[in-house]
Amino acid sequence: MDTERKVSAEEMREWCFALPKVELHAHLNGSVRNSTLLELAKQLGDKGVIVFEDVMDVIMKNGRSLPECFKLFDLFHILTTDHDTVTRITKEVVEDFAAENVIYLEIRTTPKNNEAKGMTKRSYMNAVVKGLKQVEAVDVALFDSNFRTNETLNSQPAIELDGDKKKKKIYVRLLLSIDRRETTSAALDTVNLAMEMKDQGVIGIDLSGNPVVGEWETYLPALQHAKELGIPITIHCGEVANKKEIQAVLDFCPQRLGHVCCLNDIEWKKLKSLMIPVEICLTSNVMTGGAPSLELHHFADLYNARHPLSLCTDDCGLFSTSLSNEYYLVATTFGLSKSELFQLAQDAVQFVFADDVVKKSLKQMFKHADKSLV
Ligand code: 6MZ
Repeated sequence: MDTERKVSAEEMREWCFALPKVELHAHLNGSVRNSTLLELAKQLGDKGVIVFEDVMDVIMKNGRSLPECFKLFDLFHILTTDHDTVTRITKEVVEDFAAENVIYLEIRTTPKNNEAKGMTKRSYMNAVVKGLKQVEAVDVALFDSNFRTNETLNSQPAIELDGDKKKKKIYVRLLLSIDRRETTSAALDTVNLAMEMKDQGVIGIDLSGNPVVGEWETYLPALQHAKELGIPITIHCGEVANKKEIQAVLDFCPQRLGHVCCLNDIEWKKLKSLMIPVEICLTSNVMTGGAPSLELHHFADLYNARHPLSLCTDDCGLFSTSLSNEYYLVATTFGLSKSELFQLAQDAVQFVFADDVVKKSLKQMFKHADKSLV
């Protein structure tokens, strides 16, 4: 943590906002704008499906314990799980990340069957992909065939001239989440769907959901299948203490891990020796109690040990944060300088699940970033 000119809080906030950033851990339904949730709740309230006032209070509440989060997700799913709404929230989430200079975004979401809505896992994902295609505010690079590599390589970071208007560019990729409530067979369906949709921006598998629900053995066959198919995997690990599962996850050795809050000394040692990149979610971990405070968050230990890591939001809607804010929190809590923050953002490129062409393009975007940021 080196010494640079002292900057005001406001200047640091603006700088973190302007910084090109890579987001690797963002759940679609956790990233929905409050204004959209309220609008959807009002519509369902008017139809008598829910009581709007009760839902409004829950959406606007600030603190979120871990059990509360999962109750809220069930509510969000009531509000968002129809095809048109899934398309809408996907579009908005991409636009929101792009607006704060995220240049590469991996959105993860749980494909859902919902008979009452005529929804299958496949049709849910088609609605997500449709949302990506509807983004207008920014230029979305989604599929390999869409890569305009030369153009991207020569462009300024996240900004491109489009006529006389400047249009931002963002790479978006999708991870399919297995919910811990699912059966082995449902988890296998999700992995097979990921394989089917690999030419539509799907590049990985995630295991998530309420960490006190379910058993590792239930998901293992699906995760093993994904591994055999060569699909990159990220796993939520240690959001709560669970020695047996943490050990099994580390033995499984996925490409990335989320959270890693409640590890004991032996598990820490093992994680560090395996060098598995960690998706760090500061605000989420402090709110849900996975970390005792920002100051005591395990970010500092991993950062000082030069462990591969990347700052992420987890659920920017649910936790009222943004990726820029997570960088700002690291700056103000742990005293990282602008050049250290820039390096942190740039290092995340190594851990993206997209291919080398995309990585090369992202590296160029950092290389050509505005000189005032470096
Ligand atoms: C574990 C989480 C999570 O998939 O419907 N999810 N799982 N820990 C967390 N930390 C707070 N935050 C979100 O997005 C919502 C789903 O993502 C998972 C949960 O399964 C939640 O239902 P999608 O788009």
